[in-house]
This record gives sequence, structure tokens and C-alpha cells, in this order.
Amino acid sequence: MTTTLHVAIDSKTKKAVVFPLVFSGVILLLMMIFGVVMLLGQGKLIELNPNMFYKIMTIHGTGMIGVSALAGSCIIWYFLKQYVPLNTAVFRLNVYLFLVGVAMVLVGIFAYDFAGAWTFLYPLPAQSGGMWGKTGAALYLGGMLVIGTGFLILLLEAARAIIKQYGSLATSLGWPQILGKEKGFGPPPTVVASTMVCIVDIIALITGAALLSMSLINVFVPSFTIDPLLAKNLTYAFGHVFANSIIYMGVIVVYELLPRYTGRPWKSNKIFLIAWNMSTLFTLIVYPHHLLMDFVMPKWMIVMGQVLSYMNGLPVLVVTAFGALMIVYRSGIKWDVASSFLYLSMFGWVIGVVPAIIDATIVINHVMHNTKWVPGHFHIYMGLGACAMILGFMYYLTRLEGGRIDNKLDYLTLWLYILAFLGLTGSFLFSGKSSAPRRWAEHLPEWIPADMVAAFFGTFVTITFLLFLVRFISYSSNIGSKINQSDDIRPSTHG
Ligand code: HEM
Ligand SMILES: [Cu+2]
Repeated sequence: MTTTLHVAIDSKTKKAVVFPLVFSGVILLLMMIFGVVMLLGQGKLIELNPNMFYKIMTIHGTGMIGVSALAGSCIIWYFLKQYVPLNTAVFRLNVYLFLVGVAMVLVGIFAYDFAGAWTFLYPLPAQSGGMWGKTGAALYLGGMLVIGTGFLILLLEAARAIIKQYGSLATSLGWPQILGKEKGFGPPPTVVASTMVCIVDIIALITGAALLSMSLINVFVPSFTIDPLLAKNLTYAFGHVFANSIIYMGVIVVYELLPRYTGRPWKSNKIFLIAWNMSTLFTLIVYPHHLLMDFVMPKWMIVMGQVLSYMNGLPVLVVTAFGALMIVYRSGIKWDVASSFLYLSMFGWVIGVVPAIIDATIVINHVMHNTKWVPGHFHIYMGLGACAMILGFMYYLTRLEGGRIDNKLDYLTLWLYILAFLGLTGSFLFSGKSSAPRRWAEHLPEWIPADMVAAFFGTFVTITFLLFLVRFISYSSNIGSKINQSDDIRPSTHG
């Protein structure tokens, strides 16, 4: 057998992902603590005044999506580097801009009281009803603009490198194979997925930058106004796509590592290519499912939002989950913590999508949309899907590149994490079913028991995550230095 678990890229690139991954891990942990604090407040277990609740909610939503995307960008960079030449300086620039942006956002929220949520829904930043001033709004919006610019530059570099290598983004999305002009398999799955992420995120980030700039002007020049419905459309065209793209960045680690663990290649066949093309288009146009309650929206957009939401991520999810099952089936794979996380992420992705599909149905959406059902679904998808991919990548890196050996505690924390996350999200869904609204600092007495249960499970999630992080950080400095590399977890019975 010729495959190896190691990824053939230079040690400079390997080293470059360490800091952003450590940083993402630390911020994820901090945001989890904030999540628990919100639940303790809603569950009346601590005294949390509403002003503080909304500040925490703003930083939790923004921070979680931001650092998951940062970790996702590490996954893209690490694996795409095998196929196209990428400039590491651009990768570093994104990390620096991210740090600057995060600092601005934190100061805007905690020193200048911005609490307008990650949606910064126009005209809220400028019209806070006295809750925060121009400085807070400007720091938050400006910080988001800096973060977005960093990601935009990073993905433009990735797109440039892909186009240089493959000729066009259509080729790297496998159009020649789909149209039957070329026989055989399309580009490697990593290239296909990266192309999709480049396309959808470059569009989303430019949309977001336009909206943030207009909002910033509006903060200082109130006579400069925009149509609020247009602004809401832009918000979700940016937010839906960017948040969704995290899982499409993360899934690259599944495409790259499961084949290495099983010794079976993951090829881009025609169905795989068609699925990625469909999800590219759908991801861009389904965002109106966030506007189903806005009766002034054109009806066709609402219908499109609903109908296509059923199919949004589905093509890629199906080919990926099915592909993962097939590649593992009777492969004689030797499981370790990293590969278990990658396998788990398929399961998290699948079960996270089910409540989302239910919610995307207009009649159900009218009842469910502003309830905790929604955080229930996306916490499954993010926590057991996207985060499991990120954790799988981290565990792989320290196992293969850092000399860490899986111990009993690693396995125990893996299982505790899964169970605790299911408990947490189960209580969110339950709250939603009992009509508890989302984004409310104060809960009625009948909603409180579920908040307490969620706070309990949330604490467990946070503790297990702390254990993962300690394991990652203690071995992270070895990554890229070619010591202690063990490559003995390939299947023993590969025929
Ligand atoms: C220990 C783990 C976590 C806990 C305890 C937690 C808790 C919470 C709570 C209580 C809310 C507010 C719900 C409400 O509207 O009443 C929330 C919202 C949210 N969470 Fe988490 N969360 C956790 C992990 C995550 C992860 C891993 C992500 C994504 C990677 C995430 C992303 C978000 C987002 C985007 C929101 C929406 C904020 C908004 O409505 O503006 N959370 N979370
Ligand atoms: Cu959406």
C-alpha cells in the first residue's frame, strides 16, 4: 500500500496553521463559557441583566461563526496546498486582520456597549434607543469589515491559484466531466469543495462589506439611509452563506483523511460533481428562508427560499455521508480519535439538517421561526458537524505531526462531548417546541427547567472541550517539525 497518513506539504504551511488553530480553540472555549452564562441567566440560576445578556449573545454569535471560519480556513489551506501553489503570506495576513477585527469587536461590545447581535440589522446600529453610541457601533461594524476583508483576500488568493492551475472555476468544479467533454474523474474533491467555497464566500463577503460600509456611513450621517428590506436581504445573503460555508470548508478534512485511514481513494465522480454544483447554486439563493415572515418580500423569492431549502445542502450532504459510509465499510479501518470525530461529523451534519428542513417549511416556520428550535438545529450542525471536523483535524495534526498518542481520556471525552452536545441541543429543541422564543434574556417560568438542563449539558460540553484543547495545545508546538511522527494507524488488513 502506498498511501500515507501524512500530507505532502512543506513544513512552513504545517506550522502556519498552528497559531490560528490554537487561537480558534481558545476563543471557542471562551464563547462556550459565554453560552453557558446565557443559559444560567435564562434559567434564573444567576442574576444576568438584559444589557449584559445581549452583549454576550452578540459576542457569542459573532465569535463562534468567526473562529469556526478561521479554523475552516486552516483546513482549506492545509489540504489545498497539495494541489495548487498558495502564498502563505496571504494566509498570515488573514490571521492578523482577524486579530485586529476581533479586538475592535470586543472593545465595541464590552467597552462601548454594542449589543445589536451578529445580524447588526439596519438601522439598529445607528438607532440603539440610547443603549450604545456611535463609537460602539462603529467599532463593531468596522471590526466585522476588517475580518471580512481578511477572508476575502484569502479566498481571492485561493481562487487565483485554482484558476491558474485548472484554467477556470468551471473546470475545477468539474464541468468538463459533467458535460461529458472529458472522460474519467474530475479534480480532487478538495479542489471541488474549495472552488465552491471561493465562489459563494467571495460573493457573500462582498455583499457583507457593502452592507457594513453603508451601515457605517449611516451611523455617522443619519441622513444617508438605505431601504431596510434591501439591508435585511443583504444581511442574510452574507450571513447565511458565510455561516454555511464553514461546513463546506470543514468537509475537506473528511475527503482527505478518511481515504488515508482506509487506503481507499475518494474520487470526484459525476454524481459528486453535480452535487457540488447544485449546492453551490442553492447555497447562494436560499437565504430568503430567513425572510419568510417579511410579507413585503416578493412571493417568488419566498417560495424559492422554501423549496430550495429542502435541497440546499442536501446534494453534498448525501454524496458525502454516503461516500463516507462506503469508504469505511469493510475497509479494516483502525479507528482513532481523529477518524472517529470525522465520522461523527457526518452524523452531526445529517441530524442537524433534519430540524432545519422542518423549519424551512413556511407553515411551520410561522410558528417555529423565532423560537429556540432554530438555535437547536444549528447548534447540532455546528457543534456535532463543523466543530467535529475541526476537532478531528486538530486531533489528526497532534497525532500525526505532534507525536501525541490517543489515550483512554481522549476517547472518554469524545463520547462525553457527543452525549453532552446532544443533551444541550435536545433541550434547545424542546424549548422551541414549548414556544420559548430565541434571543430573549428573560424567560417565563415554564421555560426555565429546559434552560437549567441546557446549562448543565452546556457546562459538560465546555469541560470536555477544555480537555481537547489542553491535549491539542500541549502537542501543537511539534507540528511541522518532523519529530515523533508515527504512521502506524493504517489498516492492517488492506487487500
Ligand atoms: C457549550 C456550547 C454552547 C452553548 C452552551 C451555547 C449556548 C447558546 C445560547 C444560550 C444561545 C442563545 C439562544 C437564544 O436565542 O436564547 C446561543 C446562540 C448562538 N450560538 Fe451557541 N452555544 C454553544 C456552542 C455554540 C457553537 C459551537 C456555535 C457555532 C460554532 C454556536 C453558535 C451560536 C450562534 C450563531 C448563536 C446565535 C446568536 C444570535 O441569536 O444572535 N454556539 N448559543
Ligand atoms: Cu439560512
